[in-house]
Amino acid sequence: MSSALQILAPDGSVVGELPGLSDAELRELFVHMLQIRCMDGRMLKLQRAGRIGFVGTATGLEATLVGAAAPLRQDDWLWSGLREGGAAVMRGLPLAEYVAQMYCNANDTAKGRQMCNHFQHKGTNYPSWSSVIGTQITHGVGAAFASMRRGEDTVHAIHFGDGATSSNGFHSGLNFAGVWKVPAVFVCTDNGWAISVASSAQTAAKSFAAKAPAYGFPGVEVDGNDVLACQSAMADAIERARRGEGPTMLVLKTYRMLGHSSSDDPTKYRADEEVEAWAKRDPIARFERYLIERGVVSEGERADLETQLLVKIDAVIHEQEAAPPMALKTLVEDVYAEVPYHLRREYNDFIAVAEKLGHAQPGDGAFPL
Ligand SMILES: Cc1ncc(C[n+]2csc(CCOP(=O)(O)OP(=O)(O)O)c2C)c(N)n1
Ligand SMILES: [Mg+2]
Repeated sequence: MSSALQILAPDGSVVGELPGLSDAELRELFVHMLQIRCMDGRMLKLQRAGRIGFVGTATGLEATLVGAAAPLRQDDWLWSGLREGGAAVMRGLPLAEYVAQMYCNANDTAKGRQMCNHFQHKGTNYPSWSSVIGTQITHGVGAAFASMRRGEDTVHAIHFGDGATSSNGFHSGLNFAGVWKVPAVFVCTDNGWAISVASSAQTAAKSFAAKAPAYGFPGVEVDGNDVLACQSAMADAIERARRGEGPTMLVLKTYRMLGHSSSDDPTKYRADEEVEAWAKRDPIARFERYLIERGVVSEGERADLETQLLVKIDAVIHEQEAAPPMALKTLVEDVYAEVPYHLRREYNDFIAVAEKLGHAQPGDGAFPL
């Protein structure tokens, strides 16, 4: 960690070169970090209450999401792993669509064809994520290559975890990104664990950042609990890519405070002391201390901000909870211009069963044969 780029020490004091962000911009970063924490809390409760099926939280990782997304332009691309949904919201994914995707209801833009927590947003170039670890790396590199060939000046931020560095997608993606000098930034969030496999068991290299020079471009280690360090490193890497100088890999060193997902019990494989040590480095508390010192946030204001965010989030949850499920006939739509006869027949057999079992909703009628 000592060599990692750091601007704010864990006590909030300034130990590096501050990026030139205004007070309003700094405050906005803080609110987005709080929003991610609030959303995670609510989504976990909904999952525990059986209202939604699956949650992968970003608790403890807020600085990586917000810091890395902040310097992106609106037309840049963000290729996500499991945990960047909050960054998508920050860039313009409506909260209602985020929650609808968690419910897989009629407002889910993925039409229930993804698990919960697999967001996408066309308006901000946030492609749907594949659960298959590391595949977004090659997808993102291919898309960055296409952007370059089209003469666009957009940059592709490609996020993945420490565990994904052992995937084929990582090696083939980074290799050709270096060969083609694509306008990409690889954002490796080293959160200490890949489910139950510790980062120390994932590589014999001193840092994941050491892998980038082998592919011909720089790797930079960053304190991932320092939002300003993440912002600053990302801004530099984006500018380098936009100038046509090729990719950079950032390794944001942080810690996943909760389970891998709502299906995981991390107490089975890691020590409480490790979690407690990282709790002392909490990214929100660190940034809050700096902002209070700077006079951008007042003592105790965080609680008010959280209350306001929760009121907003809860209103969206109530609205999406009341939304109907996705119409069953969407199962056979969108592939052919017109649903072919064999799919109509299969769908009508299926709807007969759904009606018999009481699973069909008003509007889930048969296709005319
Ligand atoms: C190809 C593949 N292998 C295994 C899995 C099961 N799996 C899901 S998440 C995960 C670990 C991911 O760890 P990491 O890349 O560090 O990301 P994190 O969950 O820590 O954000 C694994 C092994 C998978 N989804 N895809
Ligand atoms: Mg990990």
